[in-house]
Amino acid sequence: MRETLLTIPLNQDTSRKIIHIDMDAFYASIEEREQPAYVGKPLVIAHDPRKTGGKGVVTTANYTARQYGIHSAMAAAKALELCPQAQFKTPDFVLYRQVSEQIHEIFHQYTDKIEAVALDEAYLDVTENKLDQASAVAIARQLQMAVLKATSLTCSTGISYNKFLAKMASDYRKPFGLTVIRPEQARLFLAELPIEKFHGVGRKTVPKLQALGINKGRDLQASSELELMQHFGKMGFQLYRHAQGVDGRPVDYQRQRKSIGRETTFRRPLRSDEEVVPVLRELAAGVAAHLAKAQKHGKTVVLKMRDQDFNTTTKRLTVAEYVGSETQVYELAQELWQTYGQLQNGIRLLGITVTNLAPLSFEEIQLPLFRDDTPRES
Ligand code: TTP
Ligand code: MG
Repeated sequence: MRETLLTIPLNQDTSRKIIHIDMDAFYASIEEREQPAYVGKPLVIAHDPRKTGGKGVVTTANYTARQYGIHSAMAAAKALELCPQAQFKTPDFVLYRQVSEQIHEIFHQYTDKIEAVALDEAYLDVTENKLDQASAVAIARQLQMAVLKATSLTCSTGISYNKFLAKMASDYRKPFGLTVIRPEQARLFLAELPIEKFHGVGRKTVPKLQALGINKGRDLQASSELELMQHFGKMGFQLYRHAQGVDGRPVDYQRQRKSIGRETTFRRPLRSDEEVVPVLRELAAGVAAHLAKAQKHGKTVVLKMRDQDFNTTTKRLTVAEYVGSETQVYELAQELWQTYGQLQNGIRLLGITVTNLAPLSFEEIQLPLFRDDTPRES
């Protein structure tokens, strides 16, 4: 292993005990529980593309279907192509919400310091907890058993001293895994981790990192903070810290997410609409997937643009009806770009954020998630 030269001493706080919990194939496992005939056969939670004229998006798929390459946010039509014998089940969000509430009740038996990231995913700070249980591992195990008993569903847990590591740990062994990363193990665990597994590294960033010879956590650990920031801006700053096992973010148990956004920086500034459009599409897709997972939609789309001289402009567009689908978000961002976009000084950064968020209500749920062609009403 290469030695890392730390330029700035990092504040390595290892005193907290954080658990990240993530339900296994959440929607699909619930449907399997309701309908045991699905078990062992490929199951896709989406409207059947044969009945929607090819429209719709996969919310999730059971592990059997994933073996065919089917995954969340994929077009349902593509899933059908990959696995013609797959069964399609229309999502039942009312039921998924109920299960989510049920698992949260269990979490609250241990602590009220709970940050819900999605219906099926939460961070718990159990440094102090209602049972005075010193072992976070024991709590995680108890939680998994309690969730199983109450819901007949499995979840995976990750335990560590910060949120980033806990999240990486819960993903390490699925389903029904329990992974602990202790302070002295963190650097080695991260060294072995492929960069595409790092939380916060999107599909677009992977090839950029690889082009720099960064394939695993160990390569990030050997990179300087300056180098990573030069290439990846704010994300580089985060990556640098995370690769060293540092993450000071608290478990934000009072948080009500106000906005959901994505942004990306370019080393070589963009100079044409042809370069900008695919980026806006990619950003809109990312934002839409995150909105879907959080079961939110919003009324305002914000476009952030930065030029070569670091002049940053944000422009917003508010519409009468809530938006959440990739197409809706993209179209509004594109409208903002058409109106305010300036190319003469190059574009160094683009970001799309949806704000004015509200939870999808039962009636609205299927609209932004699955009718990607829904015309905008504004
Ligand atoms: P995930 O935890 O990402 O996926 P999962 O629980 O289905 O599978 P895993 O075992 O890998 O954790 O998301 C939780 C639920 O959120 C998922 O069951 C469906 C929903 N979801 C969407 O609706 N759209 C999306 O793009 C994603 C990623 C998830
Ligand atoms: Mg999950």
